[in-house]
Amino acid sequence: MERTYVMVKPDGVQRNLVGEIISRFEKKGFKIVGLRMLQMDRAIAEKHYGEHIGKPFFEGLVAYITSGPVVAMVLEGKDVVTAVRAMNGATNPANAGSGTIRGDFAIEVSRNVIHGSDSVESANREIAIYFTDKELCAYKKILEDWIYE
Ligand code: D4T
Repeated sequence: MERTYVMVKPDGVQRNLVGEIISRFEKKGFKIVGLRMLQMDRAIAEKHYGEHIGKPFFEGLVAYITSGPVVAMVLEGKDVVTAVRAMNGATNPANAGSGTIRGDFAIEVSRNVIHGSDSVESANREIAIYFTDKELCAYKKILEDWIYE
């Protein structure tokens, strides 16, 4: 089964959206296999957002993402990378459809509440930043036969 890295950003934590966001993924049928809260520092931010170092928005992004705790999770399910991106909505909430997390709960790209990996390769890279193998749980849920044929 595919896995993805999802993170409720500091604004999502401050705005009491953690439960709402996790609930959406649970209700969809995805399985939480890793979950933790942490305070990101600059080093972790540079690892996570390495591709954006040097871009005009990078310093603001680091200040934002390190401004308070985040909730990091690994979700597992069929085509979960693409599905989570769809559930999150467009990076800029102004372009995010109603019914998506960003469409429903965010207004500006620099306060867009949630992160989801953009490919399986990114997911594997990002999961390794935040979780050791031991911290991820492989387990069966009794409802799986009602979610997958
Ligand atoms: P994340 O990685 O946070 O889920 O965002 P996306 O995968 O949807 O988008 P991204 O990597 O292009 O952007 C990373 C992060 O930078 C912020 N950002 C982005 C910003 O503040 N200003 C900008 O112009 C862009 C492009 C938002 C998300």
